[in-house]
Amino acid sequence: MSENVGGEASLLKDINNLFGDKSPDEARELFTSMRLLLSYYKCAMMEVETKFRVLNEEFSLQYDRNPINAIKSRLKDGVSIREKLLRKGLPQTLDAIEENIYDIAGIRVVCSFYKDVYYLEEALLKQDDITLIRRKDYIENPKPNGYRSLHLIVAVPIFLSNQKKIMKVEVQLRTIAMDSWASMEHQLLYKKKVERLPQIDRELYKCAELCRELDGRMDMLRQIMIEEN
Ligand code: 0O2
Repeated sequence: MSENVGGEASLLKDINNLFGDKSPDEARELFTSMRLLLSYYKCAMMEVETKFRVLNEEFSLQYDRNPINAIKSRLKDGVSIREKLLRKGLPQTLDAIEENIYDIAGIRVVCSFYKDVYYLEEALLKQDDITLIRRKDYIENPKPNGYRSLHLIVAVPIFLSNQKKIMKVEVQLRTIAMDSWASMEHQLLYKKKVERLPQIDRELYKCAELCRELDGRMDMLRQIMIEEN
């Protein structure tokens, strides 16, 4: 997930990437519609991000520590949207994007401890304006390469001056250790068209196991501190 909340130049580039050559009139129309759609996703992303910041604030007052170490948000860029549409055999239209691509708006919440991931999930899903669309628990069921993270697709309303829109946002919750592994694996291999060497895959898997062990130990320390105080 790269930070990218598109300016006009990057939006124009995205539109070219997504919809190919268009007449000036068509391009102008797409530009306006795409800009509007992306602004809705940006608002939804801000809504969900604020919810996590509020939870972090409340928790830090109650327990004198922050469950959230960092929050990163991004809007998916045109190239990635196009790749996903192609991969799913979908047409390159705005309707197909809105109906089928759930991670245009993405928020990654990096938690201090393993238990915080599930605490934050529960606290978010309890809110009555949030609807869970899909849940993938790659912490309980890691991917074969060792990737771990909790992925939620949620729907959240945004209130505009004269309408309410329900938008989808992808939330990835993970610990600092899971995040370090994923960031490094992303740089080294994820989606890269490089030859896969079994030795590298094995080493990365071992690193993921070490991260899992680290999370377990840190959580045990957290538990001891709670019981002792
Ligand atoms: P980027 O560059 O992070 O934005 P779907 O089509 O939505 O049903 P999808 O897209 O496979 O299925 O969803 P999934 O499995 O929930 O994972 C999508 C996101 O999780 C990815 O986004 C990554 O951010 C992250 N992810 C999943 N697997 C891996 C992995 O093996 N390594 C790393 N480093 N990250 C992973 P994007 O859009 O693919 O990429």
